Amino acid sequence: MNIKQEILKAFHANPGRFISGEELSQTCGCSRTAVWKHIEELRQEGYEVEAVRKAGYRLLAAPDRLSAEAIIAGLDTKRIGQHVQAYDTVVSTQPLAHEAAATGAPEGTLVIAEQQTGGKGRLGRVWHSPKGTGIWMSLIVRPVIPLPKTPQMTLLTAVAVAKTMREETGVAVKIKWPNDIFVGDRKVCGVLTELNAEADRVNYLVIGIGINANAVAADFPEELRAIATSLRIESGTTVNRVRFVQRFCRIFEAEYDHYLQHGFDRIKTEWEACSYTIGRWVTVKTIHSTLEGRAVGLDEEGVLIVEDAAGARHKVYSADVNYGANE
Ligand code: BTX
Repeated sequence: MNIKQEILKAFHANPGRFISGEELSQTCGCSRTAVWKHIEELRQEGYEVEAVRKAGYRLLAAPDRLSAEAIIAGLDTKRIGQHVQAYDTVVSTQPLAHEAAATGAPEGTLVIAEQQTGGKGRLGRVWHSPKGTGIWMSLIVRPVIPLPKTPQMTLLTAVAVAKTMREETGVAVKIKWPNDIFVGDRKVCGVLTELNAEADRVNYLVIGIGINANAVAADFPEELRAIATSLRIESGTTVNRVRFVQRFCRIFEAEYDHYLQHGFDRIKTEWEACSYTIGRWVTVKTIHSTLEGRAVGLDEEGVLIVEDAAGARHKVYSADVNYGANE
């Protein structure tokens, strides 16, 4: 942790209170002059810090910026989010996270950006990622699980995002199998899981998460306005993006630790409880075929079960799911 992070952490632990220069210099292991210099740097970055003689320093306001310092300062996780690479503008956070993972970035590393100029969806689709309104991040994890179980990590991530959204904004979100979060009929978040593995071993996963946090309708291009929404549009209030990311890290870590120790059961139950898909009539398109039926649940492995009109049950591993017109 660098000195700025130490200072922010101290502010975070003492909300609204003055901390003396002496105390900060002891906490950070540096001189009072160095503390002052770093406070000046924080001010330049948009932090409002009040300084009062004899009382010390007090944080009044933090900028709405997803910086590594801000995210790490208030984070009470063991590993998820404890390393953050934060950027202003990138093409996509996914390749940057792959690069970081391949060169040894620890589990839980987050790559995050204010804007993506070439945000990636699934199957070569584009993810619209305008500046400053969203949360565009890629999380590196290294679960020791067999290859066929990796899709469960997408379901786990969707559960963690949905829980965070509910707790942070109160918006009633639903998960559309396997990787989208919806409010009503509009998409508020997409999850893209990419894998680096050998024949029998997962090296790492890069889980890309795109969240429309504070976008207003005008931030979406014409073609997305009818199908996309944001947490701000739905809740009527602005999302504190830093706090959202911190809460997500906490919830993800709790779900992930439980999953690694006890398996997929809890995720399956939680996923089904907030599913948009289960109980609906769906059309499932894979590369080879099209299937119509009712989505009835997940199996123990996280595979979607669809029951056709004749009552036969089919397993759907990976496909695009469309919903019946009257569903
Ligand atoms: P997807 O392929 O399921 O969804 C992409 C489709 O969703 C697009 O074709 C478009 O119709 C619609 N769409 C595009 N942008 C948005 C948006 N902002 N809100 C709602 N709908 C939209 C879902 O792919 C996976 C998306 C992952 C995005 C994250 S962001 C961080 C990371 N980096 C990166 O490049 N991608 C991931």
